[in-house]
Order: sequence, then C-alpha cells, then structure tokens
Amino acid sequence: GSRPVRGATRERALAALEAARRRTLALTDCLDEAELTAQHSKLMSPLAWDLAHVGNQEDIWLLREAGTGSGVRPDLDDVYDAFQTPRADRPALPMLSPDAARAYIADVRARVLEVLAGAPPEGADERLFEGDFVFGMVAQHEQQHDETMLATHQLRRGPAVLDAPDPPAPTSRARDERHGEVLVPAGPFTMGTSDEPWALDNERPAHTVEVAAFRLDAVPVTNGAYQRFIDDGGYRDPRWWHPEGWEYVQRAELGAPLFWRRDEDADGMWVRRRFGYTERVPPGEPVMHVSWYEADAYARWAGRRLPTEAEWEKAARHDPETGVSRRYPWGDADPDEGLANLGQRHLRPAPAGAYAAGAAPCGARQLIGDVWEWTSSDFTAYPGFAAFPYREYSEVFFGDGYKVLRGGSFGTAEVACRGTFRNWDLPLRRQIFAGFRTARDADAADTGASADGNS
Ligand code: AVJ
Ligand code: FE
Repeated sequence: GSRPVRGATRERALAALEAARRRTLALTDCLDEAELTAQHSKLMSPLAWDLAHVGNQEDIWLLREAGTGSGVRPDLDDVYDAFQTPRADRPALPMLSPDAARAYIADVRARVLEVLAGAPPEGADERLFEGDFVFGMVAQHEQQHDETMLATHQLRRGPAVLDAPDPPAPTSRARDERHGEVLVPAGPFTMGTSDEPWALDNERPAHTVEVAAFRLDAVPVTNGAYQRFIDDGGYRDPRWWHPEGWEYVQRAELGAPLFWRRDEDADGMWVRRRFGYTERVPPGEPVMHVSWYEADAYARWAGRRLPTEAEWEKAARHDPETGVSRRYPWGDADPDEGLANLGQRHLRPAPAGAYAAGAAPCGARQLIGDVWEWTSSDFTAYPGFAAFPYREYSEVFFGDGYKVLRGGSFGTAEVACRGTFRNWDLPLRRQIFAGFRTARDADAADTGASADGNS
C-alpha cells in the first residue's frame, strides 16, 4: 500500500488492523440480520454487539486516547461497555443494527488512518506509542473478539456458513510413533517479557522462575485418549474430580465434551457438531470443548496432573543451549502456516503429532495453535505487574477464580498469540476452543542434566 504511515511498526499495525477487519467482516457478512441480532447462547453476545464493540474500542483508544479528536460516537460507549452489561443481558441493549454497526466501524477506521499517519498528539500518554503498542493492542482486541465470534458460530444452530481446508496431517513417521512425554530438566527460566512491544500488561514484566524437573505430554490429549476416560466411567467416578467439578458434573449431567453425542443409528458411535456439520469424532485430533474440571479429572484418572503455567511456558520457550526464552517454541520468527495452526486458516485442530517444524527444544509439539491448553494455575499478576493501559483488561480478573490457558487455538490470530500470551476463563467454561495436555513430576532418576527430546 502507499498510505502514509509513520515507520515500520505503524506499517505492521496498519496491516494488523486491516487483517482483523477482514476477518470481522467475513464472520458477520455471512449471516443475515436476524442471525446477527439473535443470541445463539446465553454465554455469548449477539454478533452485532461484537461487531460494533470492536469499533467502539477503536473509537476510544485510537481516536480519543491516541488521537486528537473527540471520537465518532462517544454516546455509544455505555452500550458497548462489556462491564456495564453481562453477555446474557446484551440482547436488551439499544444496539446499532448490523448495517449501522458496519457504517460506524468503517467511519472510525477511516479516521484512524489519519492518526496512523500522524505524530503522537500533544499531551497523549507516550507509553501508548512505544513500539506503537496502542495500535497493536486494538488489532489484538478485534482479533480476540473474532475468536469469540467464531465460538458463537460454533454454538449457533443452522446450516453451515463457514468453510476452510483441513489442516496438515502428521507425517507418517509421526503418526506411527507413540507420542509419549518429554523431559524438561530442572532450573530457572525467564517467564514473561519486558521487550515484546505488543505484549499486553499481564505478560509483563520478564522475571526468573525456578521450575523443578517435570515430564510433559509431547502432544495435546486426543479425542481417542479422552474417549477411554469416558468408557472407563470417568464421568461417574468422584475420585477423579475436584469437588466443584464433581458438583458441576452432577448438576449439568455432563458425560462428554460439549458438542459430542452418541449416534444411536451407528452403534452409539461418538459424533460431534462442528460449525454446522455433524461428523464422527476424529480420534487423532486434540480433544476440545472441555472445561478445566474435565481436563483436571482426566489428568487425575491418567495418574497425572495439569502442568502449571510456569511449566507450560518453560516447555514452550526455554532454550537450554542459550538459557534464553524464545518468543515461540521454534524460535523468534513469527508464526507461519508450516509452524502452527493459527489464524482460522483451518476450522479444526490438526491431528496430534502435526507441525514437527514448530516443536520446542524439549520436543513438545503444537504448544502454539490447534487448541488452547488449560493449566493448573489461577490467573494472577506477575511480580512487578502494572495495569496498562486500563485495569479492566487484566487486573480486575486476577485471583477471582479464573484459570490460565496457554498457546492459542486454530481460531487465534497470529498477532494475538505468542509464547508469553496469557488467556483465562472460568473453570466450568466449555465453549472456547480449549483442550489440554498432562504432566507429572520427573522421577528421582531424572537428573535434569539432559533433555531426551521427543521419543
Ligand atoms: C483475554 C479472551 C479473556 O474475551 O474476555 C476482549 C479478551 N478483553 N475484550 C475476553 C478481551 C476485552 C478477553 N480474553
Ligand atoms: Fe472487548
């Protein structure tokens, strides 16, 4: 493009904002007004709310905080403030129609192009412009809502409207091999970041964490493995469950991941609904649409446990050769289609064992992309945390019963995913694209002196 933007990070910001908007429109242009204003699940906003909310955040942050203007529609701030109205109550809001929402967000964007071309205005908070953070933040915010909208698409009933090619299968060698577990030796590593320009406040600052030696599943837990937990009566045995999880299983009568059912016409075979299609549950794919409680119960049934957040990040980032933490498992290069299943290029996770080129130094695969991975950890502040630029992004969620998820899913945009990125949700939530892998403490015989790689 030949638009006048200021510098390389602005160029990157413009591309990220444009990519987010293409995706937002692709997720909403495929549905009619009735479908966009309907609430497909009490857990989700009407899609028309997300559509205008992303533009309203851009109005606030890029036109008012980072720009010189008074914004396009400050009068809409209350309607699109996520904190004033919980998702379940949003259908009652005086929302813009889908057409009016499209016009609003296009109007905001047109004015943002002028902000991108200009210098930081007098009196603006300079930190917003370090590495052009504020533009990256708004692009990530829109992409996060796009993933939420994709989850709404998955919840909606009705004929399929989305399509994408299947992700790559593992190589035949990887398919035949028992995935097993990898060793991450004991020792300190650098968790979080102080120099990734678009890292969000909760990923900061970089700090040293001691991690004892542990073993981690080389790949996420698959549907086939999870089915053995179901077949073994896992959902009926309180021994495996956190007390709150057991209570939840009883109350909600859970017996399988969300979207699964038995096909009585086919010998009770497990099938699932996926973006409007019904298909046999693929045994080799990472399991998804499980709550933290289900992940935790499976791990206990398997004689294992969920990894802590620090263990997950050490497995994903620590390079034992240099002692330095990488941006991604494969190194510092940005993700691409050969390294990880991100960006809604595909509408499902790749089979376990895919993306050999994206493996971490410890040998674990698919840490980035495919499915979000539940960790055992509560969402809390890192030492030295400072809310920026607004408390409601992270701080208000700390310590309030949210569990951390790591690594992104097939529906997560590249710009909104990295080795330090922290997602969080309540432990009973199942509508997000979440799976898990399991871990255990290393044996006494594991000295921590050498990694044995992916066996
Ligand atoms: C980081 C995905 C938990 O959707 O609640 C969107 C992202 N914050 N708008 C969420 C977010 C404000 C957030 N998660
Ligand atoms: Fe938001």
